Amino acid sequence: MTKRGLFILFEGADRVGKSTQVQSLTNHISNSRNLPTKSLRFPDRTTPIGQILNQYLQNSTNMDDRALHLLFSSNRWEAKDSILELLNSGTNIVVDRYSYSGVAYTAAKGIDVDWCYSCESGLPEPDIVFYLSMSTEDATKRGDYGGERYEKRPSWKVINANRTVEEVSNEINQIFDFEFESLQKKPIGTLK
Ligand code: NYM
Ligand code: MG
Repeated sequence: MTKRGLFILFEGADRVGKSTQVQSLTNHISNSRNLPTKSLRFPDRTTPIGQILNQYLQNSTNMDDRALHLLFSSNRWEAKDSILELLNSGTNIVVDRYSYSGVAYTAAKGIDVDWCYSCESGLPEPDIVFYLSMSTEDATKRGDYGGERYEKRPSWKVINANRTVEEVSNEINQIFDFEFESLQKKPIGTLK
């Protein structure tokens, strides 16, 4: 029987190198284990909802903060079935931003964290979160935005991203390799 794929998530502020590390880990998994691996990113700007988000992000068109939050969240919900299909069929996914970005960006506008997070409840849960941290304390604090309760289930790894691409990816590959087999044995989680 095919083993399930893992859901690996990268979070962190803009320009810390998430996309580079997503690509690097995707290659590492495909090459070292010869397993099907796909990278995804949120927002997924290719869907109709994603196009509205893209317009908002590019032109800063005005939108109510909660309406915007719900669109970002819907953009994940519309991917839910395909995420589960990929995982169940044995494809690993390496994802650039997910629910934690959604909560952090909206909560930073002063909107209740629990309200923000409630929209995410029921989505597939990542197996590992690599949090790429640039300026140690501040960035870590930001990533924790309402984060303590969310950190309980998936395993969060805070990675110092203020190093060369290779140093960062070596650490990520090591953690991934160490955790891979035990995570694969766990059932796919659901955000609570
Ligand atoms: N963003 C991203 C949100 O505000 N909420 C979300 O749920 C997600 C997934 O979109 N500045 C913000 C964070 C980024 C912006 O993301 C675009 P990217 O990774 O640059 O495409
Ligand atoms: Mg980016």
